[in-house]
Amino acid sequence: MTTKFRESFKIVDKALLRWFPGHMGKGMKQMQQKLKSVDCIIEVHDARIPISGRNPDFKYSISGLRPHILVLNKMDLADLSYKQRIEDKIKVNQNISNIIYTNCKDSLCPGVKQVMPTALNLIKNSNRFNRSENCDYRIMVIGVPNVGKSSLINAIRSNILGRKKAAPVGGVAGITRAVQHQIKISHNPLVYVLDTPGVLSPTIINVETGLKLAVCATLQDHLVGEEIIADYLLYWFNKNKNFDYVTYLNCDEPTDDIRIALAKAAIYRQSSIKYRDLSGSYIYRPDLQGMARNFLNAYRTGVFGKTLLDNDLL
Ligand SMILES: Nc1nc2c(ncn2[C@@H]2O[C@H](COP(=O)(O)OP(=O)(O)OP(=O)(O)O)[C@@H](O)[C@H]2O)c(=O)[nH]1
Ligand SMILES: [Mg+2]
Repeated sequence: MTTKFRESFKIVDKALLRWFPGHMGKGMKQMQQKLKSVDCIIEVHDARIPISGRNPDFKYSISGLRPHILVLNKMDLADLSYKQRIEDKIKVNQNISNIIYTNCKDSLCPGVKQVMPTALNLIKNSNRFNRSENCDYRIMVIGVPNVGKSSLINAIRSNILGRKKAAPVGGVAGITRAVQHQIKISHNPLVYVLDTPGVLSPTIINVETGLKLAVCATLQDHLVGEEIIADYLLYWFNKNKNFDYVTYLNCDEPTDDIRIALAKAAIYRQSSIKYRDLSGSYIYRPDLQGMARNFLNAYRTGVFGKTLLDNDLL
């Protein structure tokens, strides 16, 4: 194998990257307004990027001194062999010791069952600020988009109350657009949960962090561009000597050129786009964008196995 891979990922035009759609600022304000009636914060994040991409503003504007649980969700897609190192790092750097791994697609997931008892225990041992007279407990679920906040609420509610889903869930970022009305998740004790819209930090200074967030679909693909995200994924696979993509994309050998890889796959699958040239006749080109989308979907559904995109940070 003669391929020499890139040693770092370079973006030609950083202005192409747009991370922060307008509704997010509004969501953050709504969350701050509801804080007075909240006893505990559950922050959900993607277990494939446990170190990077969490919104630093949450710590200063939302969680503050309230009990805080970090739920690392989508554990079914994450390489958990680094679990101890991740927990140690988060504990030392961010002083969060309540970390729970979950798979909200699995109704029997032990992590999902652990969230409520942990939250209740933390609330009972806290001073509850101005809420000590209230008999009901209120929990706010926060996090960047598409990490599974609404899915977690549904999974807990279904476990405790046996009810069907109350919070809408979807495969693209931005399904929950505003702070939702409270959802009852337990009768005794009486516990309500607030679902919130995913909010990214407005300033993602590190491009690689932004691209990891994009690979995990925490922002809509078109904001960054499917080909750029697919290129970052290809770079990451090569760097980590994960060459499963070679067969998937019908390449003859590993490559560092995303356009060649996508073109080979598109030609093999006869996936093309029709154009009209200047003379008016039709020409066909391989559908690179469609193939990039296909490649990203394959990663996001675990076709290339379990990964930890943050392994370089441990
Ligand atoms: N593989 C996997 N997928 C999950 C898991 N939890 C949620 N999902 C999927 O992730 C997607 C996003 O889930 P949501 O619950 O809508 O995420 P959210 O954080 O509420 O998203 P926004 O409201 O858009 O911020 C959906 O397609 C879910 O089915 C999980 O543990 N594993
Ligand atoms: Mg949601």
